Amino acid sequence: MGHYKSNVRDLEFNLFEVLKVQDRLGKGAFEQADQDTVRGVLSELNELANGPLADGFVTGDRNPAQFDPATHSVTLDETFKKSYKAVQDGEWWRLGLPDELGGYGIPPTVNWAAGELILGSNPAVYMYMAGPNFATILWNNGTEEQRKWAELMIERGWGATMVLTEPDAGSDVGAGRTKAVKQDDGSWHLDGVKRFITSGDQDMTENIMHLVLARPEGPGVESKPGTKGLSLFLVPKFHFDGETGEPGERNGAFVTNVEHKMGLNASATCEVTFGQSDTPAKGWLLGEVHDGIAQMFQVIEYARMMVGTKAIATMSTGYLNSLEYAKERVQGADLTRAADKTAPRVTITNHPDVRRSLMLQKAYTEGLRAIYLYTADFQDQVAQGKADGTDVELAEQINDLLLPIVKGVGSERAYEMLTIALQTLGGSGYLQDYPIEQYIRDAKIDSLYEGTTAIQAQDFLFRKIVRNQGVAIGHVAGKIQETLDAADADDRLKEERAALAKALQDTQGMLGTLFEYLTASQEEVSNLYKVGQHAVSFLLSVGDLLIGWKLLQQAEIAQAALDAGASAKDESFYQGKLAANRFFAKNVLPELTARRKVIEAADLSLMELDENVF
Ligand code: ST9
Ligand code: FAD
Repeated sequence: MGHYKSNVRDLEFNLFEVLKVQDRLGKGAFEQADQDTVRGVLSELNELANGPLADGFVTGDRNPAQFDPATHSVTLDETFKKSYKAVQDGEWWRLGLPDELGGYGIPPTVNWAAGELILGSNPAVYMYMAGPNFATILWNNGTEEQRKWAELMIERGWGATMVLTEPDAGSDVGAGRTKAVKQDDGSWHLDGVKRFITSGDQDMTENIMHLVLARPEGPGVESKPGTKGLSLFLVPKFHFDGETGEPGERNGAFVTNVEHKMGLNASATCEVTFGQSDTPAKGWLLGEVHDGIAQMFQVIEYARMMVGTKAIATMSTGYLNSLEYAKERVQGADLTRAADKTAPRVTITNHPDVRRSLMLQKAYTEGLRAIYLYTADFQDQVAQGKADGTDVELAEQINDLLLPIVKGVGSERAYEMLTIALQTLGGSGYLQDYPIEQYIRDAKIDSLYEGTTAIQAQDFLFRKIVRNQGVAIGHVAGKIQETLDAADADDRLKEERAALAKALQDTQGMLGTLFEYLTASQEEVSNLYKVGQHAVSFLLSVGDLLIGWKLLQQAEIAQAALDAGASAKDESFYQGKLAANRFFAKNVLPELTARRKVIEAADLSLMELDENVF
């Protein structure tokens, strides 16, 4: 048996019983797909994810990406490469492509559900699958010539990277110094050192297209500081024939180091040096316009959704592995008979603390799965609206609002729940005989790359709420209120509904207080520090509120299914939905009241401390 434990039942529950994805298939943007196609995609990918895809998960970790400084090249573990090939050969990357680039017309909800299976089974494989997806950025923003390159990237299965970070420019991308100097032939020569570049090199594809942010220089180029002064350049590893894609001379973008990391060892994290040798690093300006940060954010938005889904996928398999262990591990007597030394020994699922740990993991896993799919639901609406010519502005705004929740809350809670999963296995969890220690190492990166949690929290508050003038968050809060006020609400869930109502009140109270600090900062700017101190707590609190809401909605659906007479197999599944909702409402949502009080009591004492006090 491989390490991966998927939950296709819950994916199908979300897609077909909660979101009713079947109603949007067979027409408009999703004309090519029907319910059988979707079930077929999940079932085939599930088989792959539990088989060849998972095979390279452990070996890729134990045999990290190897760097040869003499040739500036990276080689990967052979079994890992077979896992990658299995997904490549199945052309699963087509799921995320638009029709005109050979996509299957599958809704984003289904694409992300399918993505969970790959990301949970072998996340590093997904990282290397960026080529076709990044080609859509060329397709959507490029010149006619660059759109042809997009087609070549897909046809020839090239790799791709997103290249922002430099030693002195991490969260602060606008501090980047890599420059691009305009050449007479219309190309640019890049010069600088980028670090931490995922998939900067590998030995699986004939070419790699680097999407690089750099600061342009040259006649007629306006120089601007910060992110707004960055442009996006296409820098191939090998020059290529523009018609056939046949690779030619080596371009001057060389990997000059590969990092030794805590986890995700199969995914090569590279220093890439542009120029600074005899071979110039030639690049081409995307779309021939200087709009780099906005163009790169098209990639980043996709990647933030991917990172959140990766974290949630790993949390899910971590939970299911710990559950399996707990059901078999016999240790100690039932607490009520602890004094009786002759009492029968029980499986650890009988101990209240283990039950608490398992139900907490279940609630966060299923709640956050519901949230990433709820977010993808708005991506479906955007795709449908664009095809039908209807207004997609609100759907786009809500998707934007939810991305930092998927990424920031998903990654933080996944790491926390994975440590609880490990604890459930006792000392065995610490061993490499079980996958959880690797899950923890592989998932820690999710709260760091694609913008740390602090950055997600600021994005959420300042850009997605304040700058949006509360439109998107107001819409979501209104939907939660609708659930609370529903005339046909099930009385059996009234305690959970009351807990959710209080959580909504507490979260709105937090936001009100943060707004007061923001207003006060116009008079006394230091009030902004109060917001900065509590932004992460607010992000996590809204995450908990949304999880509580989604679990309640799922419980309502489950209760109705049970009332209608569910099959014996489904009965436990639906009972599990009721239990997760009850547990979260009673054990987690009340914490928001305390967090609200902490935010209301914010002061500046922390910021007034001398650094030496720490
Ligand atoms: C990284 C990569 O970490 C990690 C791994 C990647 C692996 C990729 C693999 C992908 C795989 C794909 C596979 C597909 C397979 C499919 C298979 C299917 C089955 N939203 O606030 P301002 C823009 S990469 C949108 O003033 P500052 C906007 O244009 C490194 N746009 O920012 C804005 O202008 P305006 C990641 C946004 O103070 C402009 O930026 N690094 C957003 O100048 C300026 O905005 C990071 O993420 C947004 N949310 O700069 C850096 N925000 O306002 C983190 C900004 O006029 N740091 N823009 O609209 C930050 O995000 C900073 O906040 C900052 C600040 C850099 C934006
Ligand atoms: P810093 O920005 O130095 O942050 C350090 C700490 O300070 C963090 O806790 C952060 O939250 C906090 N902090 C910083 N600024 C603020 C602020 N304004 N407000 C509040 N807190 C703040 N980059 C790419 O371009 N392409 C890639 O493919 C890529 N892949 C990566 C793969 C791995 C394995 C790793 C480790 C990194 C990768 N990165 C990549 C870089 C990644 O996106 C950055 O590491 C990340 O954005 C954080 O930057 P930093 O490491 O410089 O941390």
